[in-house]
Amino acid sequence: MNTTVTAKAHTNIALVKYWGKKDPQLMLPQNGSISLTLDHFYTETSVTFDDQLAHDQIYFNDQLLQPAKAQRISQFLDLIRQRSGQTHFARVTTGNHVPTSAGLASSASGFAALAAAGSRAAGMHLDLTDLSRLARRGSGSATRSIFGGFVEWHAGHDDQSSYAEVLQDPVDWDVQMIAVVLKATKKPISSTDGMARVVATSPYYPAWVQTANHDLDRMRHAIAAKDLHALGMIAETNAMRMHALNLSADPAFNYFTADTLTAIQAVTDLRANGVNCYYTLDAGPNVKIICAGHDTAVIKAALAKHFAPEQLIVAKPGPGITITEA
Ligand code: 2P0
Repeated sequence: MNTTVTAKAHTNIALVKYWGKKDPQLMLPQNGSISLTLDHFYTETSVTFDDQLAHDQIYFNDQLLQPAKAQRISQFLDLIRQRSGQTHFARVTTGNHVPTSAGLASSASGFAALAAAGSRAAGMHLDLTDLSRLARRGSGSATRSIFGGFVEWHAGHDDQSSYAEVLQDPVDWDVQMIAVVLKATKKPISSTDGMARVVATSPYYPAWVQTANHDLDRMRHAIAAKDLHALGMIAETNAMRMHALNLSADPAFNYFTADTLTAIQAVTDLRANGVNCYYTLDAGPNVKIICAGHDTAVIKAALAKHFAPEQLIVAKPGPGITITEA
């Protein structure tokens, strides 16, 4: 019998962002990053290696992926085959548990779950640090989704030294995110291509790396001190600097829509009125509001002027990866 292994990984949102590779082959980032893993959004993936298969079969939300889309996943399975000695092709079924068309479906939870299920199904028993290194080869942000709570990805200088570890888990204080899910628009450029362009063309890139490293130090302290205000201010500034790289690339690009700016303004206004809330943005139009649980009602009420209730999703700190064998 072929073993089927299922892994569940939660997505994460970076508070100090990864936005550029130093080594695209090994997926080494230009700077370290810090994230919060979320409970609400996750991917569940099952992998079975099977000598009856003539090629990898990848099902995504019950749909068989066409070869062009399956290629990145198959290449990642090749890496697992190469390391494990496993020679068979695999059947992969993956389900993304995010609200329909939320635009939050991230490669982070996807490649973290695939690394865990795939490596175990191939007969490897990796520890969490090795899993984090392996997930990195699928997608940078997946490096962090192996772990729960607040997580830091150390940039490192080679395959061995570039991995994530827990900064704080469980998170025993009142911090959460409200995802403001905006209308899906066609992404102007993928994360992979966008970050490659800014590294190659933004004149501000060296300043980004310098300030991001400073942000890492300050963010570690804010998390250890459970200081929501410091954490939020560092995250907000760091996110805007990341987006400033995109605006300063050649050619320039951005992920904002008019609704993105509306949500940013709402958060800024709430804060001016004394509510402890902050925003962060990734490679898409959605805004994530960093806040305390006890402010949920007041924040939702302010945003209800612009957005429908189902566009506002509260997410708490979430757990690390789980793996089950059948
Ligand atoms: C992050 N993002 O730190 C940053 C902030 C989006 C904005 O990592 O090329 O899918 O697969 O390593 O990880 C999204 O990019 O890119 C991302 P690849 P990835 O979360």
